[in-house]
Amino acid sequence: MIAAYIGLGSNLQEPIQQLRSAVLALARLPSSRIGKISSVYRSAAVGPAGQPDYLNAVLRLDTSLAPAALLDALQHIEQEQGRVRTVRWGARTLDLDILLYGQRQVSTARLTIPHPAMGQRNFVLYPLVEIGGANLVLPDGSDLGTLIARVPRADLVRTRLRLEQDAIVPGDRK
Ligand code: A4P
Ligand code: MG
Repeated sequence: MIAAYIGLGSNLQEPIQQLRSAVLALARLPSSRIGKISSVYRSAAVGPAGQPDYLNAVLRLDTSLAPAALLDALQHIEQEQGRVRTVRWGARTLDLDILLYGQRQVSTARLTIPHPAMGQRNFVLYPLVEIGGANLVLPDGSDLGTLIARVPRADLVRTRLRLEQDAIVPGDRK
């Protein structure tokens, strides 16, 4: 099993429900098991103005799916939840990104791991540190604590909303 970290984001159509549905769908993926799940964070949208605020979270997924198969599975979940790709960085019901896949670096036409924008994004780094810890090392040898020191928390709010739910059997959690 590889420890993958998945970023979840939504700013349309009941974002908290979108994130909770996504967790249920991720829990059903073959050869995969959900580990820690971060708190839910709220922030203004990065990108075109006039969008609703985002809710974001990060979870650890221990998986035997290969990176491309994992991306297929994430895109299937996005489509099931009504994601329509239009404007880059535009509003969306659900965005699922592979942030890290163990210590692997992937660079193909469809997939770049680590996710290229993660080092600049407070809504990725703060939830990732919450569950992975500041000592988590990236494939290039940098650690999360160093990365996050360069990225202000700014308007990012850690909410009291949680994504864990009854459908994930407690014994399944690590
Ligand atoms: N792709 C390549 N690498 C990856 C990866 N590691 N994980 C490819 C997932 N996908 C990856 O993504 C476009 C293509 O990226 C995919 O088809 C896949 O083959 P997309 O999600 O369809 O496109 P996008 O999201 O419109 O563009 P982009 O650049 O991926 O945007 P981001 O980086 O996902 O940002 N503001 C706040 N506050 N919170 C947010 O969550 N999110 C975005 C979207 C903008 N502003 C935000 C937030
Ligand atoms: Mg994306």
